[in-house]
Amino acid sequence: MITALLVLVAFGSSAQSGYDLWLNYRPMEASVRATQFKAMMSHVYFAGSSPQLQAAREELTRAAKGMLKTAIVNTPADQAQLIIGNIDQIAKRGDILKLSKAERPTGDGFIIRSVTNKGRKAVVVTGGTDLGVLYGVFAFLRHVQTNKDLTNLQITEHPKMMHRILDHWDNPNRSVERGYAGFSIWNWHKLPGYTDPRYTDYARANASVGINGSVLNNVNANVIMLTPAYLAKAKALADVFRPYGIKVYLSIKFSSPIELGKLSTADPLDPQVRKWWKDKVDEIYSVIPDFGGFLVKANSEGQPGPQSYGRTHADGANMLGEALAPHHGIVMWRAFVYDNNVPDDRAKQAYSEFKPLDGKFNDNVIVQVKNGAIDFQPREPFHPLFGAMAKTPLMLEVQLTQEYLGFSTHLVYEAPLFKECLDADTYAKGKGATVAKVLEGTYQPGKLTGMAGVANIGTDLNWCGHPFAQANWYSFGRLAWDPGASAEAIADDWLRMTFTNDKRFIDPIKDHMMRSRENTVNYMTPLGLHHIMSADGHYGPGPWTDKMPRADWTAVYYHKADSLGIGFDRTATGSNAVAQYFPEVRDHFADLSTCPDIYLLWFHHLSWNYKMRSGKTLWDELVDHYYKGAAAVQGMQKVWNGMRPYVDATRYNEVKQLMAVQYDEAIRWRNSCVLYFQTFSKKPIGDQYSKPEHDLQYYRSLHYYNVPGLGTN
Ligand code: BDP
Repeated sequence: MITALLVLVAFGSSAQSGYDLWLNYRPMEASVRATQFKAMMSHVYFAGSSPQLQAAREELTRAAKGMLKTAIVNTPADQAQLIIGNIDQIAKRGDILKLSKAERPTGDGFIIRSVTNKGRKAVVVTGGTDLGVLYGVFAFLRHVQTNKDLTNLQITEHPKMMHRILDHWDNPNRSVERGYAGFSIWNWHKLPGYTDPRYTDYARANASVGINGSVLNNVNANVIMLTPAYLAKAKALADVFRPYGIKVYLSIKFSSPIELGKLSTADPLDPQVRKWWKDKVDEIYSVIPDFGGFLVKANSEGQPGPQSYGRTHADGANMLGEALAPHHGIVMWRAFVYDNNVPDDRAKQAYSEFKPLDGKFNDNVIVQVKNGAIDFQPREPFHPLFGAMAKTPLMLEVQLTQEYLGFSTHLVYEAPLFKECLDADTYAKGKGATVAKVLEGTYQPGKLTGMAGVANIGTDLNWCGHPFAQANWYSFGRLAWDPGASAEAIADDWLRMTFTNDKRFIDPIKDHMMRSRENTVNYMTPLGLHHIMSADGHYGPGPWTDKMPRADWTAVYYHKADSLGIGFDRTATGSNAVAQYFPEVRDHFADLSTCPDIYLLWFHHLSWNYKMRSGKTLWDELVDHYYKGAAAVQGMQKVWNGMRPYVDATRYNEVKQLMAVQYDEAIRWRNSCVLYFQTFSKKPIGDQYSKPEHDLQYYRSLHYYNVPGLGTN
């Protein structure tokens, strides 16, 4: 009780808007660790003064001020207790840290080691590059923030992927496509003259989790991004990001040579078009010498592309690759494609278009593939392309912004979703060829590797709209750095850094975070259902959606419910999309005796009476999942209500309110879906469940006006 009161007092005095994210350097309580940390911060030696080391110094200064209420004190090397520099700088002082050649950090990797320096205990933070040092300093601070032992540090880390990139779907008018946290943080109007301090905080947060690239604008790109005026704005951002190791990239519109260059074609094999891109790229590099490259959405959802000229994706990507290659830029070419003709099964299209192009892309092109073959659904089996491109590097694209997961209103920790894809076995090289291994370049050594996350960041004070949505940004960075990391360990770190080290908070809340995605799948799209969100913005339920400009935008196209049953038959008797997987995976999904329940209706159309593993009928099981999902939100609310002693009032109340909305929404999802599917199954909702308050007509009549995220460019 007394502790609780003290904690309340401590939080009461420090306003917590959430703006600090996980770099929330709260005062440390008196402890051995605090004493050790203080000794280190009072004897710091920097072996260099590059912009990256300068950024590291500023971060340490911030941390010392917040956690210890002191400044850091610079000390000569022989008295230092915290020694910071790149490996060459440290090696020059051979007596401090002895490393064999194999032990030395390389590239942007780092080492944190406890050593003895002239008889005194010290810690060395060193990296293969100055950026590696900065990453090491952030990792060291994380160690302190999460209350880990500081006595015998032996940490070595190297990023497993080269390109760890946030994709902003931000438009020049500051609307954000699928953005649920306010406007775009890029204030294009005031750039380049005015650079908002937020840009630096954005860069710090990214660098702290190893993110090293930022695509500034929407994949549905506006050509003005390539005009001199906007390149100057992008340059201003690049200048702010550079010390933090973040390169800027731009999404481009394939028809730019026509719209900006006034050419009559954008045919990638046309010499004038090629010259236009080469000149444009040269111009970009004259403004931003370390520009990262292009992200391209082509021939998808109405965007122009090479196919408009009878050319292939490879022709288009390679033209851009050729222009970027002399400057070491890269092309991220998206495989999220579907054309104007509605296919029998949209899930098959990316594979059908890209598989024949395997091996045809230039070395500086990487194909960016969404985690699943439809579109960032609450749950999808992994995209078959991950096992299919033996000669083409692939980059994973996940969506941090919760377009299909309840926007910034629902608490959904997405790391388990990312992990489900990363850990999936493609069988491309026999058992154990996981998506993560494919992405890390295990089977194509030396080629490009990477992972992209569609950003969930906006002008909201807490950046992401929901205090817990920050965890999706955080975990994305950590998993792009190391796809082998566990979602639970990442949640643990994030909670400690963001809120408190108190186990009475960490344990129950981590548990709920870990279950949150499954809960949402249960009340939205259980058992492999997908794409049944309301058509206007994808927020609430819309299983009845049947009239849209294209059939594959409707819900009925995907769930195929009828009097006999429900589900999309993607086996040989249906669209046979399952054949796009390696035989082991194909058979696993195609065979009802092995297909996991979580993917059942993704691959199979089954009768309402189908006997599930649980012994229930499919109908009863479906109903049960919907009820379980909604009830779990209530369970989460109850636990949160007991957390006030450990959380500041602001964030406590924010989460409490959002959870109440989430619960209402979960009930609405549950009732809408159960009542709608009941019109086909004609079966009762079991007596053990509370009956929906209203009839189906009522739920169908509800309409969300002005849902956010429908930004226009
Ligand atoms: C869909 C979004 C749409 C995006 C598209 C994409 O609804 O706004 O433009 O993905 O990834 O999920 O290109």
